Amino acid sequence: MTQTRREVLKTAAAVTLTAMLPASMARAEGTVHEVQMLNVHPDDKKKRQVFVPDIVRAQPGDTIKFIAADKGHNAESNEDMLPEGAEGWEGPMNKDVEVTLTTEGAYGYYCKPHQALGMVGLILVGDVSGNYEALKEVKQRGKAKKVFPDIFERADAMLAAEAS
Ligand SMILES: [Cu+2]
Repeated sequence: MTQTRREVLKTAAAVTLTAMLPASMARAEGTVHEVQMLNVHPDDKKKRQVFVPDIVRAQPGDTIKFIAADKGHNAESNEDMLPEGAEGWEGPMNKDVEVTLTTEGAYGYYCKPHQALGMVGLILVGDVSGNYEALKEVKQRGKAKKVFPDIFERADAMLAAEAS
């Protein structure tokens, strides 16, 4: 028995739909952004105790996966640097942790043992206009006072590029 052309097309369409299903389900759950927790920056050996990348551009519902590539680090939200109504997090030491962010706005975070050494990062979720500028005024500890202005300079450029 031979298939008609119509039957062949129907079969092909069914296969295509099945193949596409996992991808569309993954999209519904949001994108996963990986951030490595490292002792030394891979592109600049002078930068020690770093999150790479230290800026993540995300959308509501996206997940940030902090990866314990090196030991001795964690990632936790700076409670002075959260969007209004957003929940913070406190990741365990030496372990990967996933955080799903649903509230729009800018989030600052740090590694507890290395906050004063400048191990800090920024996550921008969706529309950040509600708190982004205010985060620049938050008082920082130790070397984070020098690191955050550099992060904000690059984040400014990123947001300006989106707006143009
Ligand atoms: Cu650290």
